[in-house]
Amino acid sequence: MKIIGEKINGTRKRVALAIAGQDAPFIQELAQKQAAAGCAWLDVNAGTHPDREPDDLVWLIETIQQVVDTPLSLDSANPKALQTAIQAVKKTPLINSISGEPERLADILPIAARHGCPVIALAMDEKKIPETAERRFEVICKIRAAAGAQGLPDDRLYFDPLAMTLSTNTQSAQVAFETMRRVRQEFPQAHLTIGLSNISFGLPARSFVNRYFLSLAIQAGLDSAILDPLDRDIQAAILSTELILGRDNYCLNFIRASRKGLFEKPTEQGQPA
Ligand code: THG
Repeated sequence: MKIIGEKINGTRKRVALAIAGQDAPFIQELAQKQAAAGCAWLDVNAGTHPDREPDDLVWLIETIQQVVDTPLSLDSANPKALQTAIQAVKKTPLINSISGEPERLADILPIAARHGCPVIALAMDEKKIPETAERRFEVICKIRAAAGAQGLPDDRLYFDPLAMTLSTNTQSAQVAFETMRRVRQEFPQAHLTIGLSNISFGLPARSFVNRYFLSLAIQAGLDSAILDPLDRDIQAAILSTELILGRDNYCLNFIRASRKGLFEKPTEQGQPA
């Protein structure tokens, strides 16, 4: 499982404040903690001011790169912001995200192709998020065809089947699993990812829902996820699930994590922020 660390996101209040005040140490601590927790990418989202997005994104990227060398996931649907951000990164970034919307495919796929970036593709188009797995898979096929035409192979595509909250549709996890199984079967080289916390929006006891959903999604073929890497219970869920599914040779990762104290009770201060 590759983890995309979610914490540097300008839609979070504390991060929005840090961006507005150019509080580099706050952002750098989030970057260092997430990198130390084993992220493959750090997601970087500059928030909700379209006019400021390119500048804010570049400030975040430069601030983060002063302290870690983990590749970044550029979380923006804005081609202008992405184009600017790509000039600022030291390592090939993940582009998060495109959708089946023709305009976004036309604007962003060439940027990804030119810079050799992997891309997250959401299973939705300009109309909306399809209700059924069948229709989500159709959108995925359309995006894959457009990506292939630009020279992007399957192994650079991370399909996000979209985890809509269970609080408004109790079948939404099933739809996501079915979409993932279909992608796994038809396009074995392609990757799957998901924004984990969406599934429990509006529900109590969200951390339980998130963890068990993650475990089942891994069985359905999920091989990466956007989540809080500082949440030890999530890390323990991933390690246990991979062990159970026979994906941890000699149980090495599990035992190593145990020796590092991952399964011990959190300290009095609780978990790291
Ligand atoms: N798919 C893709 N990209 C995504 C998402 C997705 N990017 C954004 C989002 N969804 C995933 N990222 C986050 C980042 C932070 C939080 C949730 C999702 C978060 N939420 C707090 C909570 O859940 O309690 C509340 C906010 C706060 O801390 O202020 O932290 O689905 N491709």
